[in-house]
Amino acid sequence: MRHGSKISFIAGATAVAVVLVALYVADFLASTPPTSAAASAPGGARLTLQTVAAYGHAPDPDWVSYLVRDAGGRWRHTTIFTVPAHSLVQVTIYQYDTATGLRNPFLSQVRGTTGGVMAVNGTTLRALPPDDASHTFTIPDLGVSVPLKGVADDAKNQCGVAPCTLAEAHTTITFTFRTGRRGTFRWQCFVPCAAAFVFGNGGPMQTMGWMDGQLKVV
Ligand SMILES: [Cu+2]
Repeated sequence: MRHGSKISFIAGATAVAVVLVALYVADFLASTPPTSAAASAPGGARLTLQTVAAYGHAPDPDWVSYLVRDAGGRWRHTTIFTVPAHSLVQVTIYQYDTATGLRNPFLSQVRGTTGGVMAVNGTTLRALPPDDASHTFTIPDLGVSVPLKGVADDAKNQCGVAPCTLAEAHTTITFTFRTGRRGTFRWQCFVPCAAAFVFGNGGPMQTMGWMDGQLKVV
C-alpha cells in the first residue's frame, strides 16, 4: 500500500470506529425503560413488584430482574415507577429468586420503612440473616432499604419465565414508606446477584430496567 492510501485507510477506519462508538453511547443513553405509575390506594399508592431469577424472553438477556405491576394489573418489564409526593406507599414484593447473600451485612437491616419493619410471609421482621438475602430494594436518598428473603434452593415449582405467578415458589415481602418532596430518586438492589459477571456486579446490576431504576415522586 502506498503511503498516501495507507493514511487515508487509517483515517477512514478511525472515522468508522468513532461513529460506531457514538451510536453505541447514544443508544445506551436513549434506551430508557418505560415509566409505570403505581396504583392509587387510600393515603397514597400501592406499588407491586416481583423479582425473577431469569427474565426468560430471548433475544433480551436472560438476566435476573425486577418487574412491576401497572395500575391495570399487568406485569411490565421496567424499573421506573411514579408514586405521589407526601404520601404513603404500600409496597408488595413477590420474590421468586433463591438467595445470593449480602456482601455488606449492614444492608440486612430494614431501614426507612414505617415502624422500621417489613413483613415476610406475614411475619414482622427488622432484619434478615445476611446470607438469606436474594435482592434488596434500596432507595439511598430516601434512606429506604429492605432485604428480600430468597426462596429455598430446593424449593419445588420454581419460576423459569417472567412474569412469575403466585402458584410458583416465592416469598412475599410487604412494607410501607412515606414519600416527601417531588423528585427523581435512584433505587437499586445491593446484593451482587448478577450470576456470571465479575463479582456479581455487572450486567443486570448496572442496567436500568433490571436490578436498578428510578422512583419518580410526582
Ligand atoms: Cu438483585
